[in-house]
Amino acid sequence: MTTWTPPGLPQKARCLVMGVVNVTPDSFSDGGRWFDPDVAVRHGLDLVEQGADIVDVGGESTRPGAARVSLDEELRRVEPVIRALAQEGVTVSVDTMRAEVAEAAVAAGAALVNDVSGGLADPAMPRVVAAAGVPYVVMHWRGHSRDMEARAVYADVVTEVAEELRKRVDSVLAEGVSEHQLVVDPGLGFAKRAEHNWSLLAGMGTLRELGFPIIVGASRKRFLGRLLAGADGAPRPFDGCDDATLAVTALAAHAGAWCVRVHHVRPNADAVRVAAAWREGEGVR
Ligand code: PMM
Repeated sequence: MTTWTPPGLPQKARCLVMGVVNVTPDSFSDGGRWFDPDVAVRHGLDLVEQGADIVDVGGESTRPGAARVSLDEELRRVEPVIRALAQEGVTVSVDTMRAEVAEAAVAAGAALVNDVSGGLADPAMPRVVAAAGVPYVVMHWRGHSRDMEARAVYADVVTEVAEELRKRVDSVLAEGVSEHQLVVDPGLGFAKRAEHNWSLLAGMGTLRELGFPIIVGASRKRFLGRLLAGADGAPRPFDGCDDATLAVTALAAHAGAWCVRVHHVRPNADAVRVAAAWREGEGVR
């Protein structure tokens, strides 16, 4: 199992917890709540208080169907929040598909670049990340949010996602990114239907064979709402999905996830400790 953590990030003998701060008016589960920079910074500090090891700051919603924001607007949203959190000693990651935003974010103190497109949306991204030398999350992605649902077609989702991630990894390595910078992510909900997400979670062993730490982002996603649908078939709203998120966190951490990306940090921070103790009890480290 992968036990190493890229240099520059907290080194813990358990799955890490990444808390989410979406500085957006329209993100799926928390759109608008942290749109004001001061409120976003306070929220980031609260997440650290609750046990977040990393705070992920994003300025562009990636919910299905979302339109893109401009570069200037994205920078305006994330830069001050990243700078303020980094000044407080927080390990900050920037959730962006744009090389220019990643570069500005690292200059403002971000310690990790979280690119949901895995370098596909902006060809300049791998070179920027290579030059910055910071850890880099390469997520599985098949296209922008506006039309990603049409791309959710797989014969064998686990094999195909692992192969597509391997290609992305090879491509960013060829652009100068080092192996030690890399983290991979199956991209739950990104060009994936509910059954694809469940197969990927259950297939983490195959993804681990890629040899890189794995981050899992299941928090409050629609496949959980669908699972918990009421008798009328209506999906449960995202704010009723935190307990299911917690169950995924415990199972994913036990299965060897390196990090979970979550909105409601405190119980997830407990869950990763339970999973670590469980693994230790099994003699698996
Ligand atoms: N999901 C969202 C945004 N960023 N980053 C990574 N690495 N993995 C994810 O699964 C992921 C992400 C969308 O979720 P949100 O809008 O609820 O934050």
